[in-house]
Amino acid sequence: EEPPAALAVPQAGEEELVLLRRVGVVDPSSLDDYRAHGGYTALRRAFELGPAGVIREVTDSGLVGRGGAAFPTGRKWQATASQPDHPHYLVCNADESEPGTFKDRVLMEGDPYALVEAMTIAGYATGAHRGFLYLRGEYPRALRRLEHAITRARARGFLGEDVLGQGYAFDIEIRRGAGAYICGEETALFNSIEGYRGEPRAKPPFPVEKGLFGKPTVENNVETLVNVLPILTMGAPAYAAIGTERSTGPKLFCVSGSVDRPGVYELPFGATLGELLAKAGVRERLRAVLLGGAAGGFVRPDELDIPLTFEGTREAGTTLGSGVVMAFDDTVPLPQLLLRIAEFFRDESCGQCVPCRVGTVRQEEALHRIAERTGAAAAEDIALLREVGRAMRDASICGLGQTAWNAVESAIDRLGAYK
Ligand code: L3W
Ligand code: SF4
Repeated sequence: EEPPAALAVPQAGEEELVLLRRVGVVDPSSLDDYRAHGGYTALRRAFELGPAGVIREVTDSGLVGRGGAAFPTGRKWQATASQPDHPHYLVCNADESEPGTFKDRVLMEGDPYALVEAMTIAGYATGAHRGFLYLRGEYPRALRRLEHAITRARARGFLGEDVLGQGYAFDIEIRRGAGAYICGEETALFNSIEGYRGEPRAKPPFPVEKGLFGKPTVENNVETLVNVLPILTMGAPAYAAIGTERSTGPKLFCVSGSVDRPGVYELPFGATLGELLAKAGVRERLRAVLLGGAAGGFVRPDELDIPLTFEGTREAGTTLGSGVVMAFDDTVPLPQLLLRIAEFFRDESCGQCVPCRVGTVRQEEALHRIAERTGAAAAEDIALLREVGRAMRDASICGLGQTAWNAVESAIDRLGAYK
């Protein structure tokens, strides 16, 4: 067994943690240690409640998806559970690839049995007997720990033909990504598992109706699933009392860039951006904060009172996305940073639809011209960026093309970039 790795969790061991409670505390290779730290009480509770009871708790908790889109998890589970077509599948989206996002990695490396337990509960509630864990290919340590956890859980009757003697069959297969950001898009991920090119499918139909292998599928992000454990152990009302009325529960934030203590932080929804940055030790001369990742947007240092909730960031004209908080001080050259983001989208566009395939190239070209002019933009380049950005947002098939211009737009409009 390898020694526990240093995890990027500055709060490790703090008492009030919910999602990160065991990370850095429990031995990730030991099922017994997991159980000694409260593991598998949520699954037992799930069997007491029955599938409909579990879905009711998840719905009442107010849990929404933590991958960025904030869709109500209970509604997704109910929609899958009620499909007459069978089999149903469960997919855990662990293809964490949004630049600046590393929360799922910390959960999987630090508390792998929690994800195995949470997937078992999700499968039970939605009538699935097979779960696929689609793991980012660049996470070898998470792979080893999850493989070990799945093998141990199976050997001890926590997975398999008759989970805990309750007459429910469930097992988990890991599939690894091969480095493409687009395979984190939920339907491109299905194509990847099925052996096709990782290209998004048109929606609707939504995965709850026609997902993996054309069958009803519930697909959730790692952090979303792990939230189900405290929902069942503490009960929906106690869970919903954490955070705000419209953004319930605890949230993981990935803080990086110009801060003294980068890492994954857990805070209840509703803390402000400034409070989070203070915990991470924000440096002086802060110039901008990128919220929500490359697909998100920049905010200014005078906007640090933005509440970290889905509704609060929306009202402030930005997004929480998957919880990325990237701080930049004034030593970071903004034109180069924007160019790097544009390169990323051009590189990662799957090329299936024209607005994104061509638009991401045109956007990068314009930003190149601007960067070469030592950061000053000609009016026609800004006009071109806006036109291309609008076309990508309105006419792209999937979120990649729809959001590829967000960060650049916010840099121009909120930060006054290129002036
Ligand atoms: C049933 C309906 N299901 C929607 C489901 C849908 C999906 C979920 C959200 O993600 C986000 C973006 C970025 N009946 C339904 C329904 N659903 N209507 O709800 O759907 P959607 O289409 O709003 O979003 P999405 O395409 O799943 C877009 C973020 O993803 N992003 C990158 C994220 C990266 C990570 C990571 O690396 N870990 O999370 C990039 O755009 O924030 O908001 O399941 O099927 N009527
Ligand atoms: Fe592919 Fe981009 Fe179209 Fe998405 S928007 S399907 S990534 S070309």
